[in-house]
Amino acid sequence: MQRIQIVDSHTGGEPTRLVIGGFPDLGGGSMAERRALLADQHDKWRAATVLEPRGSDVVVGALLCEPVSPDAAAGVIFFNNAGYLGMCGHGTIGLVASLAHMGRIGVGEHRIETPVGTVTTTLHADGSVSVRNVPAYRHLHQVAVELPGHGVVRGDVAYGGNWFFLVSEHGQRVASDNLAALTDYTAALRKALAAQGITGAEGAEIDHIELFANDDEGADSRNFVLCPGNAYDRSPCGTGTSAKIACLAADGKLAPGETWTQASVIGSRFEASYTMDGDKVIPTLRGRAHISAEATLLVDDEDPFGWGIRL
Ligand code: PYC
Repeated sequence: MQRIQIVDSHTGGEPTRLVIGGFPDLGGGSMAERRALLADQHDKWRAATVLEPRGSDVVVGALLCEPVSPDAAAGVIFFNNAGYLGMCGHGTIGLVASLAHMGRIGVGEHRIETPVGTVTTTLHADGSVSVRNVPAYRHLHQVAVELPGHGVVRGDVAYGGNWFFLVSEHGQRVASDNLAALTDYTAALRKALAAQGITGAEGAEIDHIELFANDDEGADSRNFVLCPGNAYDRSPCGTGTSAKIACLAADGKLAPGETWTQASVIGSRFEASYTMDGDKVIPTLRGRAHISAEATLLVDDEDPFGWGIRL
């Protein structure tokens, strides 16, 4: 019997399953190196943690690691039902809230190493968490993609810790009673981008699709974000909001230091702002996570689905 110790939280409705023990030793390399080792040699541990029957398509896993730098509070590797992420905004907020719950950190600033760079988080006295993200930027402006059955759709390609295609003119209703249609539309859009050779920098796959509506009463915008494994983000998506901020900055629609309130399709919210670093923006997101479970996952070697249901 294998045992995996976890702390579950959710950030604006989006779950984070923090693995605090039980995974194989990944050595002392960078988070990018440890992620590669986990993916290449120990992927069944990801599957056991986030796939059914223990997990679900929406669960994002976060493996807590010893950081390389003594200045950092922790390192982390994010993963989901489809594979591995670069950064994860809601997951970092969940990680910080979980470390506080475990008594490992207090109110104040904490550096966290991720596979795509170190982020600086602040745990505030009210329990909310700010994340100063890795640099974000717009890579392509209003690219045309031919979407079968819909004609030409235009959107920006931007990086916020993961790659996003961001669309404002889509003719879809961004609402929580329209999730199946939004999922179908964005999944088709992602397929069309790949088929038409539209990528992020250096051929990076665009694996997140983000649609916006600007009729939210309590926020500047409401989004629907399709994640790589076809689940939609219940939170406003930290890396997606970072990509949005980069596009707003590039369009001159948001000044440094100004606050942007991004709502998710289920109504949860992040506040975001940015500073400039050369031609890139450094987004800061603020949100709140709540702890939902402390548990030990059991993997019975006689269980045919013990290492997850892989279809
Ligand atoms: O908050 O960055 C995020 C995120 C990525 C995928 C799901 N959530």
